[in-house]
Amino acid sequence: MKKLIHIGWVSILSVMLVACGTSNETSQGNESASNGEANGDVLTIRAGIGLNSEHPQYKGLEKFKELVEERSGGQMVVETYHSGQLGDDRLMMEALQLGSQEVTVPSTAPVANFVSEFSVFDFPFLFPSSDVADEVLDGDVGQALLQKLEEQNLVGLAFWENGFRNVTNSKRPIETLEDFNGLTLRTMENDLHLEAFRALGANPTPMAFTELFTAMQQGTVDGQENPYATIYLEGYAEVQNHVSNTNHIYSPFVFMMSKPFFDGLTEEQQEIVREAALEAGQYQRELNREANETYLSSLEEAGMTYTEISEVERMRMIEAVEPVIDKYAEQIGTDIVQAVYDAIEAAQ
Ligand code: TK8
Repeated sequence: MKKLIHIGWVSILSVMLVACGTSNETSQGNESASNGEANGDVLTIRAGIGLNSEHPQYKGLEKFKELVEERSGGQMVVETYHSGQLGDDRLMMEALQLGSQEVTVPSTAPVANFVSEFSVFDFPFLFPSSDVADEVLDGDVGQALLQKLEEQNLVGLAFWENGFRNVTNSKRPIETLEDFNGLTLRTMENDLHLEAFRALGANPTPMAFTELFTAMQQGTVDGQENPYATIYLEGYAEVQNHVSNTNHIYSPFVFMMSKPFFDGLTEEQQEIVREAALEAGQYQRELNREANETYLSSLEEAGMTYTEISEVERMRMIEAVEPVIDKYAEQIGTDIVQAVYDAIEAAQ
């Protein structure tokens, strides 16, 4: 499939990118934003995430707040909410569609329930490094997929970083493919994740992030998978005993804004939020990479056993999930998938 010529998708891309530029150039957005919180000419941006206030994702949100309030001269103010205070990822995306919240930053996996093509970024073992991921996500392919969010009343402004996901559990070290057998693992609410962990031999359970800690504490699930920063900062070492460097998926975050709100902004205000989302994203990626470097040792200090996955076992895991990738490649569209593969090749 990787030999496929993707001329069709590239021409779709160029049309989308022109449309994107045109729609931004012509939207005057003179009417005041459809923000129920508009108070005089001060617009309130309610920005909510699922991770807690220690996580680099929240530091990124605070940077977004600083940039928007400074550059708008206080015309726009940002209220930041963490730890699922405004709900889980799906609920917050629905709130953006309805206009009762203005910003959220979910992982691509739940976004795929709104725009199915986003699942391509959750293909196991897709990105070889975060640098390559940056190139692809910030390049034409990633930008064209952000554009597709507008069909769902959402405006994708930037990709941030969740990071390489690793499996933890309370039962046993995961060293070989067989060690997945029978483990009840929580996955994000995304069919591809479910099928991939079934193919690895686990017993996957889809669950909102906001319910995860309690589920592990009560033994409803044996384990979960997230980047080290999340595992450490959300206190999973209290309820999990084993962590392995499966690095099975590189998870991007999608910084998105409510389209009704965005369309109600002036052109200058739109430029301010767009630039702030991008700059805060660069800042967040750097913080996140530093954090993920240091938190593995913190997890071991907190009592978790760390198991290294050998390249032989990693290859066996890649082979096990191959049929799932092929199935979703057909579903998403081989042009898009081929364009992502080509962009990865070009970025290496
Ligand atoms: C936080 C989630 C989290 C994700 C998950 O809202 O659900 O496991 O990795 O970061 O988006």
